[in-house]
Amino acid sequence: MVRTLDVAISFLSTISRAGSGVSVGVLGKRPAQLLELYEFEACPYCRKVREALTILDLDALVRPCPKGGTRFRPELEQRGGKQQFPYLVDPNTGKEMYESDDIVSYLFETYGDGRVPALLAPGLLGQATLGLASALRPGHGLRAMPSRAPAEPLDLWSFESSPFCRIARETLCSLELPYRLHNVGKGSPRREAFVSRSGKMMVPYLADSNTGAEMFESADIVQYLERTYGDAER
Ligand SMILES: N[C@@H](CCC(=O)N[C@@H](CS)C(=O)NCC(=O)O)C(=O)O
Repeated sequence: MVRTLDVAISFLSTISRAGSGVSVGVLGKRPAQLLELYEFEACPYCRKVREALTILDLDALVRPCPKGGTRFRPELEQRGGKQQFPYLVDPNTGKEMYESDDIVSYLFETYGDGRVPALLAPGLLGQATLGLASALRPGHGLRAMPSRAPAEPLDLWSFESSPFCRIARETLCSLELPYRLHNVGKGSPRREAFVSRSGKMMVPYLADSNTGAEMFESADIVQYLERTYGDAER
């Protein structure tokens, strides 16, 4: 797809969710250990959980499970009993769960002030706009593409509703590349630390400790990931 059109459609996807997942909300207790999330980018229920992570300024180790994926789907089936996404693991409390509504309310209860924003609460408005956001990106971050597994997870600085971050995450997802998702939504108290590391406030920003590569720019990130890990002969 032509890049300008791709970005414009990704932007429409953000608009369809009224910008939910752009800014940080009321923050509660901080987790000591990284949360873990089995998900795939195109899944509307997974989107809801990722928006909650941005609003609560939480990071997570993402294990992408696109359709046809063989890297983390079997692992989840063994762990939770079925291939259904999203699935959250919180090593801080020992809680593990399916069901986006349960995950969202658990996250706001544990790491926020207990109040779930209207667009993330169960109901027709949330459901319809989540569906629309996915429908606007048909096939993106949906199906697995042949890839080589990295030895270590990658690191991505992002926030859920950035049209550019979405494009980078879609490729990480299709290639089933595990990554630490560092959320730095607007108002995040961790933006300063990010700027100290990267040099400026811009996302997406990818760091790959497997190769030492670090970069801004979604188009460059997509090209880097495809060249480094895309593998038609897996
Ligand atoms: N009620 C569940 C529904 C989850 C759901 O239906 N997820 C779909 C993806 S959007 C799924 O896991 N499909 C099985 C698959 O992709 O193999 C929730 O809110 O979490």
